[in-house]
Amino acid sequence: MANQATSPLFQPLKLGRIELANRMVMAPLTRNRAGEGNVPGDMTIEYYAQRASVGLIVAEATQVSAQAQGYVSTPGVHTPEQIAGWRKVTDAVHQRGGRIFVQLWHTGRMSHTAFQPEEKAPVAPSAIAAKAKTYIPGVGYTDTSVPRALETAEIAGIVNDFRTAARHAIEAGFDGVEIHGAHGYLIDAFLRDGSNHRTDQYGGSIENRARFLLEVMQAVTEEIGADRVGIRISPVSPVNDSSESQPQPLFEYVVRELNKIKPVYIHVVEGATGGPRDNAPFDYEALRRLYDGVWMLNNGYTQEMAEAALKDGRGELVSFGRLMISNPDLPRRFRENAPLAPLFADAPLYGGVGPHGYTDYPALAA
Ligand code: 8OZ
Repeated sequence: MANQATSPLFQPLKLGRIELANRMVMAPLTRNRAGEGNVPGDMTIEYYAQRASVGLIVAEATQVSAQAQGYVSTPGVHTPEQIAGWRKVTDAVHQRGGRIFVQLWHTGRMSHTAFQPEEKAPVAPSAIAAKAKTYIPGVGYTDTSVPRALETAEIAGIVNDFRTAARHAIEAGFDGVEIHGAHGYLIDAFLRDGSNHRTDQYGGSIENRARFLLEVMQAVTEEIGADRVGIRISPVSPVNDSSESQPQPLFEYVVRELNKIKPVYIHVVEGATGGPRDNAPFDYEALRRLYDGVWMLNNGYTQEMAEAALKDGRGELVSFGRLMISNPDLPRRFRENAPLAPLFADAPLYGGVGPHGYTDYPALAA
């Protein structure tokens, strides 16, 4: 493995208005640790501060509105308390010299009436349930609810929720936002023909199915500046019952249009999220050639894979998920070829009480 002088992982990178110390990114990771009111709590401050040595943290998926929630104890950024809670997180990361974006999501059909205001049906492009589960406290893993198809006239309001959430994220001290356009959540569900059977201007053709994503990106970049907005996509991930008959032309269209809006990065989950990287054929390099900005690679990268990808110019940044949970000082471990810690076998990835499995993964001794 390359040492610090030669490793492309340890080259700084200008990302819009900020400079990243290295090419390593902490991927957004749902941990279901928010407190009362879906406010990030004190342990969350410590958790992110411990991980501030990566070039960029992308904080976990965060609701743009109450309706956007689909899982227990995920944080929001739509109430004053949530914004104040995040401010403590961003201050702590900045004090340690780190940089932090937040991922903004609307879960769409990946929700349950139990999480919805007035226990109404979740919203989606079409009234087609995802064959997928969410976790309800006291009940356990439960099928997501049959969603209600959004009226055409309602869509602008959700675009506006993303816009407002982006402004709130900046108020909370984030360096920028990542729009969650992946994993079967609302934006991705609009993109794909498996979940979008609409007959209005938001369904049918690729151009129509991409309209919601592009309207969200237009609104959010207008609000806070394209140099503070990234987006994540997962072209062939089947996670959360996602399906699409023609992913290559769909995502080529999306990236070509994004190249006009010029978000500061595109974050691509290659293959099946957290699983095989070759589950379906897809030409990522063809996608990357359509985009002039920063490309962020993800899914199962090791240090060697990341260095090779950066060296070959397949991207400028690489994000790490599970490795960042168990190795808060991952950049140092890569630099020093130090052993990598595995995840604790006895601690949940999602939820849990107390520090175990969250803030008690040790850094190497000084
Ligand atoms: C795992 C569990 C719940 C949500 C994603 C935000 O897949 C998630 C998520 C992952 O993007």
